[in-house]
Amino acid sequence: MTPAMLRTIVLLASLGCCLSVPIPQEDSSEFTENDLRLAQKYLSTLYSSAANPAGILRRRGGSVQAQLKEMQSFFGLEVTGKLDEDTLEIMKKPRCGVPDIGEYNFFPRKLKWPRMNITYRIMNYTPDLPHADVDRAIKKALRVWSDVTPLNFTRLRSGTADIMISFGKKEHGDFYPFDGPNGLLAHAFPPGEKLGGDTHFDDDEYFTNDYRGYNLFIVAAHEFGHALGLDHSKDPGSLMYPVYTYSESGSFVLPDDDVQGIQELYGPGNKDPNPKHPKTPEKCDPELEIDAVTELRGERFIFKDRFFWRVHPQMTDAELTMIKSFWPELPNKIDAAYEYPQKDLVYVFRGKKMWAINGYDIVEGYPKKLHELGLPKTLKSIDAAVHNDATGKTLFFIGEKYMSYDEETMTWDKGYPRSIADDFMGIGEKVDAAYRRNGYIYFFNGPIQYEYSIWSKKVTRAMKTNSILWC
Ligand SMILES: [Ca+2]
Ligand SMILES: [Ca+2]
Ligand SMILES: [Ca+2]
Ligand SMILES: [Zn+2]
Ligand SMILES: [Zn+2]
Repeated sequence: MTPAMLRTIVLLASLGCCLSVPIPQEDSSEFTENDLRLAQKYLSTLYSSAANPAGILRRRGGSVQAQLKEMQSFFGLEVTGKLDEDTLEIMKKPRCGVPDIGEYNFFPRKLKWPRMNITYRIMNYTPDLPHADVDRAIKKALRVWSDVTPLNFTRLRSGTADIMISFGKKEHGDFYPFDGPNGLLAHAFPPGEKLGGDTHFDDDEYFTNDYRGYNLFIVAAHEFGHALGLDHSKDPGSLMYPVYTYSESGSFVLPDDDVQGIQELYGPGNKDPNPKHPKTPEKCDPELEIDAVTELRGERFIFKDRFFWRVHPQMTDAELTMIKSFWPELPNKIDAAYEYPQKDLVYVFRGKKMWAINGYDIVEGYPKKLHELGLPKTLKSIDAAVHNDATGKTLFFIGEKYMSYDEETMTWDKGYPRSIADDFMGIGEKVDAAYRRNGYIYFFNGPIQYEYSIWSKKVTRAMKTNSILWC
């Protein structure tokens, strides 16, 4: 029996077994037929023992409940073994088609190419982009990995290359069919003979070279990680995180987590053109400093670098998400943010620009410039902003000074700027971030946050910045 035949049998067996097994769900929850079917398919494709692209059965796996638990644990969700809204939300996100369970093989533990010179060949093209754009995206995606390792990639125009790259729809010749638009975007096989290293893109997707559709460079860079031997990472900031997140391809730098992973396999290269690889922040870092904080419809959003933590009032768990996966149009890092609940808007600031957000949507007409708000044209950025419901004023913190803005009349109050140290004694001379809650303003300054009583005009408590994340 050939390996391909074996794979078919294994796959058919898994479909036979799993579609008939009901998904355990929360007692109170009401999921539609479509949701349940999606969840079943997700688990059987990405979390079942037969979902292994190397065609080798795994030891673990087993019941649908065990698969659900494994999936919830991978994504840092509450591990219940039952389908709930948060779990379903992640299942609905566009992602890579390679299973998260890893362990492509039992022995040796890690698959890698036995040489540093690897060939690739682009077999066909998507109609979505000019050929030159596809060539460029592929080349750039490979360079992401060769920049940090001794690996070299050479393009072949004919014959068999190590990494054969193709676009295909549904069943496309390897018994791992694609699924139409969205869902699975691409997959790649781990290093090895024949199919090993081969990388397939689902041509039912709309691939682009910008933020629309799915950015081919980003998808390809992720897949080539698999083609070189990497599994999925649980780090939501890493390139090898299984869920698709857009990032600007022009300024893309491989995150630290991925650099560690690939260098474990191949070692570092000679010279790295971008030695600054972004690290994913750790919430309980005692030295944690934050960029901005705001409430949004009762939840708290704490911004740090490319990420934000989302804290539900009733939950002690803070979820880390990339800004771009929530709001693709926002910049990679923000300076300040505040909520204006009367209009159900959150204003977000970066450099000289500001955005208004209504839930998931950027309000039309934004971004605007700071000077359109009446701030001086020479002002390069603001540090923090906080709105006070009781007075209708928003305070803007800029260096050692602050200003007061009347939201109702949309005018700046007279007598400002004033000194932060004079009017808010005890919070220091600058503000990184601020938010208001129940008569208090919480000011963040480096690794310390100050609870400041608006009525008694005093600091009532000083805490670690990370205490906002329940550390
Ligand atoms: Ca191959
Ligand atoms: Ca798809
Ligand atoms: Ca700030
Ligand atoms: Zn992947
Ligand atoms: Zn394929």
